[in-house]
Amino acid sequence: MKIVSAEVIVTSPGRNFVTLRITTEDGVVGLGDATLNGRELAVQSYLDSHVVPLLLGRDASRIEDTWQYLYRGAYWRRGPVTMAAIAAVDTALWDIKARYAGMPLYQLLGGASRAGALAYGHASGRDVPELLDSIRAHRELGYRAIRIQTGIPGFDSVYGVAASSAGGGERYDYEPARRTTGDRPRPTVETWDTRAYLRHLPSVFEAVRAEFGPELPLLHDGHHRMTPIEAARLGKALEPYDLFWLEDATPAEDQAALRWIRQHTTTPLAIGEVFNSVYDYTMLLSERLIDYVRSAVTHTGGVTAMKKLLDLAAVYGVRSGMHGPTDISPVGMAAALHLDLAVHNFGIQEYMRHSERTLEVFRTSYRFEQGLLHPSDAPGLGVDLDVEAARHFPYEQAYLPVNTLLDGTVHDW
Ligand code: GCO
Ligand code: MG
Repeated sequence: MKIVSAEVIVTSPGRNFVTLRITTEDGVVGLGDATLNGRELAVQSYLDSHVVPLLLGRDASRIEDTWQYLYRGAYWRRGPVTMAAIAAVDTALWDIKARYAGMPLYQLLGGASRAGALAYGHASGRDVPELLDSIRAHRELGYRAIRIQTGIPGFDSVYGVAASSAGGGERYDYEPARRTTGDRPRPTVETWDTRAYLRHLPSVFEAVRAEFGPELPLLHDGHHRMTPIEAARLGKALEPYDLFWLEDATPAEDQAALRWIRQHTTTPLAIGEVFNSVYDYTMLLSERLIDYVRSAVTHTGGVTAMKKLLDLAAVYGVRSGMHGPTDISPVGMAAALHLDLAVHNFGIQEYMRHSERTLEVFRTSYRFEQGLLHPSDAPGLGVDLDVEAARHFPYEQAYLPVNTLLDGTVHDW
């Protein structure tokens, strides 16, 4: 099962993606996602310059050993670039192993533990009526759990709110990365005021519960913007609306902040989309400070590392809620779905649909039916990359926005 080629493919069918394509001497091909939104070329370079040369001639069947070789062997550990690169190798090797076995990946991970993975979609609106329409449209699409984000009176653009309501839920979900133009490309700048947000948000949840009743699971993303005491206050204020989770209430790298929030509220907490290692979670899990793990296979070192993280979380009764915006490629999404189906402590899966153009390049076979996602039963991950089609969409620089306070101070995004 010798690796004879490993190619890094950067393509932009609607948005940028970084994919590693590994081929073995028998012609079996495996794919791994290494997309790091807004910093894609750093991962491409890490892979091309420092990883691909090490893979050629290696035995593709040695997944754990290759993971350790790339992680421990590099001496410089962790970090989003390193771990996205390792994730791509690891995922591609699992894809290859499952293709050799003639089985869908979830079978190699222990087999199915459930019928399908409950997915949540992103409803948003610049105001409450627009949000209610978006929730209705998402329910018509089949979503059984919904994240809600709204505009704040007086602010033009707010995190998680789609720019236009055209097409209701039929439109593609919120896409934060913007393509840059001109000679000196710069990210767009958004403005933010936490006090205005805190004043407004409870009334939004009240309106949504009044319209849709108590059953519908509702989620919300704070996108790292609050201080611990602000987040504690918001968690308390939202308790009557029974959230499925409040995500990224405070900047994620300050893990001790979660202690403060936890002392004050029973609103369930989710964190981790910007983490890249199990070590980011050890305190959060052992002290039971969170309820859901938000990491993605793509940013956490692959299937091997994500499985270990979820197994540790299971010890503490913490469940999965893997990151699944469009910057997780269809390859990364498929890897998540195989884990979602297999692990016992599955919670929910974020699912932002990819555009038609993306799906012309990445040929997927997973399905979304009646609110549940199903990985396919095709051998491996069940995703193929049309390399010819990918070449038609060269990389286009895009940045995530920068967030500032009203006086121009850079704030968390
Ligand atoms: C989410 C995330 C995304 C991120 C994006 C950044 O919960 O889905 O917060 O919307 O902002 O993935 O690249
Ligand atoms: Mg988030």
